[in-house]
Amino acid sequence: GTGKFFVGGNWKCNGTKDSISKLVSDLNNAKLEPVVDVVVVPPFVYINHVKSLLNDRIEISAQNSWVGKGGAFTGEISVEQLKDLGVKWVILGHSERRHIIGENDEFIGKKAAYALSEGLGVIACIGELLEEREAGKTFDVIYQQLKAFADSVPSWDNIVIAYEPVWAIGTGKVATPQQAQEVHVAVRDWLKKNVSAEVASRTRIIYGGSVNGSNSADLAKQEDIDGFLVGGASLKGPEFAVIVNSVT
Ligand code: G2H
Repeated sequence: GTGKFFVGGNWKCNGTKDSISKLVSDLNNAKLEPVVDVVVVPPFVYINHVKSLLNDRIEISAQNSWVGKGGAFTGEISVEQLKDLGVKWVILGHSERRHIIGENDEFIGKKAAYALSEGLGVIACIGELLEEREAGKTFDVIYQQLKAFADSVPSWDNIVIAYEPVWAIGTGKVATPQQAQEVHVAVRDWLKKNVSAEVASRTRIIYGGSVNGSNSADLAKQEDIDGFLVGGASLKGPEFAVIVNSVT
């Protein structure tokens, strides 16, 4: 692996004030390996609530951000507002936003550039659909998604790449450690050829898609898996702690 292990808990559109209070209290009480960057990603409306309860050991990310400065954009949340609440990261290009909401590569790239320019870290998601994998297009798809980020961002200093094969997301069908490792190596090689050897060796590439407390240890052993983006299993504090602590 490269640099510090990074584990994000993406709560997606889940939770209530009560369930989130309980989750944060479980996280505050969990013993987390110090050599891991840990980030939780609450729904926007609970960010302030989480910030008021969560200890400083864990940073907060947003699930999305607006593409530019705030203003007359009904229903959107600006990067400036996120920073005002103490948010350090934002997930961009998540497959649910690409495929359910319809965000495209260019829009996602612009969002990443804007968030970085304002000092937020970006968790940049890429990943192929099942039919793309079955058609042998996995690498073409992830290279195109990487290129869209590369064409927009001024620097890779503050980016973590999350490889999330869409067929593994929320399906219980986790990629095998070999399947994930193969793509992570391809991502690193792409960065080496198209950005720089330095960025390739230092950028963290994390895996997402049905990671849980039982499969994280085997995945974490892979050379190029530098952490995880966890959905469903991050809603349970003790299980999320197990995943964080699977760092090798
Ligand atoms: C992939 C992942 C978290 P889950 O989207 O981003 O979700 O672990 O539920 O598959």
